[in-house]
Amino acid sequence: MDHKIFVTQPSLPPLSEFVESLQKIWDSKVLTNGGAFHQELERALCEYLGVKYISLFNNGTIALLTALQALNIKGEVITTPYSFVATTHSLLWNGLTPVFVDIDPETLNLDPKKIEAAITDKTTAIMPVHCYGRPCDVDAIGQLARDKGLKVIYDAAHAFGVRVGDESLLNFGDLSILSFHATKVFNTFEGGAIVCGTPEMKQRIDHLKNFGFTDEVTVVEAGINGKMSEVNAALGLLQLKNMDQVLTDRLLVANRYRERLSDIQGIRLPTLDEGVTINNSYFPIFIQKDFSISRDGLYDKLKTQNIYSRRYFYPLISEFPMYKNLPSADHGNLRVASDVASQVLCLPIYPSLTALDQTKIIDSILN
Ligand code: T4K
Repeated sequence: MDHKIFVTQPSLPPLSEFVESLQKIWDSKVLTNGGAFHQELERALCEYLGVKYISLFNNGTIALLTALQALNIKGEVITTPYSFVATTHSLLWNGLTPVFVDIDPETLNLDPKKIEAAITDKTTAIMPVHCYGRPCDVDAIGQLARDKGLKVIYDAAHAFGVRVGDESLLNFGDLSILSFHATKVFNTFEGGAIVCGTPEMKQRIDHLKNFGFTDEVTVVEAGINGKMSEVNAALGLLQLKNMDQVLTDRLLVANRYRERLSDIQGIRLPTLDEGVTINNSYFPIFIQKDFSISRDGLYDKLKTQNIYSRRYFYPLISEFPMYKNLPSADHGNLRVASDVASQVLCLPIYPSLTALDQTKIIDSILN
């Protein structure tokens, strides 16, 4: 390959459209703190995603931190080791104890059958991740949470636009968190959001992301600065116009991989759930022992050909120094996640990936 191919490339609107938006920001001199673009993006996202309330953030990590504050989560929180490290860091930053539970080998999300055994009298919440945008078993998790009186905060960083039947996946649980980072399906350079179901909760979240101010002189909470700027919001509005095309193009890339990599000995592909509209935010493949080359061998080989695949999510979060001594981080407790982390390779997927480049990627994997 004569040029570098990364695991993702951001989609961007025409620069001229962005310049027009910038001109409006310059003219208005409102740069942040809930300006016109911010308000318009919240409204447009509610409509596009099919959710009731959304609060924009400057990134997904601050949104996670704030969600935990908004629900007053204390003590222990059950979560997955198979995610980006921000999921668990948000717990530590809130002084909470993460309790890792193993994942389901098919969905790669928290295994609901194993959650119950991890609940103690200190457990107050579950933080599952819709990994790669594939839905968790939201029915089983919801039922368990209701039975045990636990809150559920979904890390839906990968799940923009995912639907279960006609319902947005973001409507399950108490809160769902999105990331709009440059590497995501929908990006605002940096950005994120919390989705919630009531106006009272949205108001609380909006206070928390603005230092806890409710008016010029009243501070009701120890809030944070989680606000999205007008520049990011303006970009988001332009991105949204092109979202349907972005999702169609991603599906095309995913289908091409499926066509050529299905039924190859030693490569496992993720299965598809009936009735679920996914967003193809990632394309993970799982390299088994009987493939011609090891996972890391393939990762290195691709790199020598300028193809930069990624091992999302290896190592497991539970293996990082700040987590590895937790009792739940024990390898024996997380066998499925450990296996999956040792096999996974996320292949390049983004709308502008050409058929020619994709053919070269696939040929490099197979030959
Ligand atoms: N929860 C979950 C489940 C998440 O996956 C994430 C973030 C979060 C929470 C936290 O949300 P944020 O606070 O980030 O909003 C990336 C992203 O930084 C991170 O947002 C994402 N998950 C994670 C899975 O991936 P890196 O360190 O792997 O990204 P990086 O910079 O190596 O980028 C990957 C490739 O993308 C590059 O090789 C080239 C390409 N790229 C990247 C950037 C930043 C571009 O082409 N343009 C760009 O501007 O973490």
